[in-house]
Amino acid sequence: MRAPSGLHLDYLSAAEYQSAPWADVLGVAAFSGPRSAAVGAAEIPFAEVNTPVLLGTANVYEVWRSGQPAESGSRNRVRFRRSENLLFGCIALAESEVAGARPGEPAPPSALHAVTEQAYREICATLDALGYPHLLRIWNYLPDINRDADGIERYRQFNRARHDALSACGRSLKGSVPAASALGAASGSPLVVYFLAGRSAPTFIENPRQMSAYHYPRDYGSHQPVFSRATLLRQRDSLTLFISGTASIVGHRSIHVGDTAAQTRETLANIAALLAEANRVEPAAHFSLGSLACKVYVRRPADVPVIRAQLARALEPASKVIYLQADICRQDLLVEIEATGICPLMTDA
Ligand code: 3EB
Repeated sequence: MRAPSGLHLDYLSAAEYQSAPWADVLGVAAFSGPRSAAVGAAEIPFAEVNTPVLLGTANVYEVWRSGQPAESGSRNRVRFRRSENLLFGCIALAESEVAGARPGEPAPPSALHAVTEQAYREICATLDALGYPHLLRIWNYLPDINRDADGIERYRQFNRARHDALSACGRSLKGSVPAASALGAASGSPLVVYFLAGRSAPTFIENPRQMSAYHYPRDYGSHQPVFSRATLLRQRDSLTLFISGTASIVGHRSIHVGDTAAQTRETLANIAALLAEANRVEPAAHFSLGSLACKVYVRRPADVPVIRAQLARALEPASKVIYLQADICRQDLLVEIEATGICPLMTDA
């Protein structure tokens, strides 16, 4: 069998990561409570996310490989590594570092607004300069996501800043927008954003059971979240489906409030609907629930057994699943699941 040449994802322990070959690694996100040691090659972009791991090892390393030669670099505060057609990048900005208003310019509405806007502007500038203009997938981790500051929930402040920055960079605000996740991180953490981008546009996929997030009514904030429910990347030998953070939302409403098991089932039904939609849009695709790699965000650690029991019914025993403690962007949601599916394409080579 040929070595896979397309994009590849693994969730590794520190020991596994340390002994893994790294030449074709595009980037890494490390999840843990206290600081995780940055093991491995220094040139690999390394997003350090402060969300405790709930099962198994203390740290989990999310490792993205391209299967191809890669080259590292940085631009402003974005660290990146790229292969011919794909780029992984990350940026971390602390709200405590944010400069005050520049003379002659209005003060930013909040420090979170300022760092979010800076992060997104630097990301867009980097992608435009390097010629990987298409964001495929983006992950956002912000401390105290549900806390009110100046009367506005911080997730809503983040949405406004993301919207403002993407708009200022001339980017789409609906339709052709990346898959995403936005979760809480421990208090005192910086804003951490990491992403995958490409030379060409992915296919954008919405969920027939859910209103597109970029069309949410204003009840959820003055500026809509800018993300697609999923994006589909086609490479020569494989298809990759990036499924956004998915929760117990039907239409635009949170349902099964207070019932973790039912929220988990509804989330899986939403993911199943997205898989069916991807398989419909791309006839060569054959994504299935059992073969996804899943990252499960759990608001209350005590809920892990209930969530795990529901997942055991839907996934296969060999599925890659990690559980992280994270606050979810709506107070009434107890669980959120993001997933990646990779399916090989039958080629004659
Ligand atoms: C939802 O469906 C749940 O703001 O980037 C999921 C994925 C959610 C991404 C984001 C938010 C985001 O609205 C929340």
